[in-house]
Amino acid sequence: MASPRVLSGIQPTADSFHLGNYLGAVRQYVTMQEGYDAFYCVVDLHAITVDYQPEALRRRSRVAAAQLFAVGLDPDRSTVFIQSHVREHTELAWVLICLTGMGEAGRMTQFKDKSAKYGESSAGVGLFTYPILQAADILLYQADKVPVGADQKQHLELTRDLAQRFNHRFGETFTLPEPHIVKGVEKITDLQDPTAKMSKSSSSPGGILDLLEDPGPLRKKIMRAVTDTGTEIVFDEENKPGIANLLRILSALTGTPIPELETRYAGQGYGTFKKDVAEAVVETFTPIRERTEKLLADETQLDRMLAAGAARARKVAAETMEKVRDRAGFLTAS
Ligand code: AQP
Repeated sequence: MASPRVLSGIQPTADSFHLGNYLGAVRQYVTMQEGYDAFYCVVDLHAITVDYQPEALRRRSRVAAAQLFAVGLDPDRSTVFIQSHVREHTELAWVLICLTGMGEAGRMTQFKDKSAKYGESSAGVGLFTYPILQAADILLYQADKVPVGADQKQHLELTRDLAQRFNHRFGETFTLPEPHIVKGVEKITDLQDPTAKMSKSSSSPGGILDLLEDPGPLRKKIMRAVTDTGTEIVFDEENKPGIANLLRILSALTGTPIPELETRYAGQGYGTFKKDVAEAVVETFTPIRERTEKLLADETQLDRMLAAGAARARKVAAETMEKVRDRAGFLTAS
């Protein structure tokens, strides 16, 4: 029997992924290479839904791909590619856009948050249709599982609704995907504002831990992370969100359960605890940064790996799109 399929995408919207991207999503990409037919893409078409510079997009797309290989994606086991290299993403997105209600798209909270930031009238239509393009990314590959952080749950629900709607109207075509959200790391928060999501576009420099950052600044940011009054290291999301976030991070990076960490740091104060969090982050990030730098030093080879990934992705995408065209009533081009 064929292995179930996994697909996920990540935006090249910054010069580095951050700890939230890593723990919430990218680390799962690596473990899911085992037992799944894995497809992972750098979603450059999503990245142009907000202001961007073409040169920065080109650079960030390569940096994003290099980081995916550097965290441990094996090009022989995983299909890693750039979204815009497979034209079927935009073609399917259009078909799905035509099946989506305005009210339905308008309910997406990520659109509401991001458009509030840009101002409702200057937010682009692309930003509005972002979740529908995301649905196309997933459905094109008939994905069973989608590893994502908690912020993407609503988009996955829309994807399932659109798949069901298409299947119902035009005949069984799409697999219904399930989100794969890992408890404990589904929302890593900002170090300076521990109730908000750590985010490439909205975190302040002091609030975000970049995968490609040097050890010095990483340590400094963790030592300066906003903590709460008191001295106790206990997991109390409501009253101690800063400490709770650091506990979640240390637990995820070391594999030590949170209650065990609470016992270990009982009576020790914030300083020692933060130092250990910093060491765990630096130890995890350093080899990834070094491998990313190596991969970026040979762009020709990196581009070759991405071209091979795109060729494999295109095969699957073309098969799905052929079915979609036929079922949706398009004439075959002769
Ligand atoms: N703070 C987070 N905690 C857990 N998971 C997170 N993800 C993002 N932030 C956190 C997950 O990372 C994957 C890739 O994210 P994306 O590039 O698609 O963009 P995003 O979700 O919109 O993340 P950002 O950092 O806030 O990017 P920008 O600012 O560009 O929009 C997703 O699976 C996401 O859930």
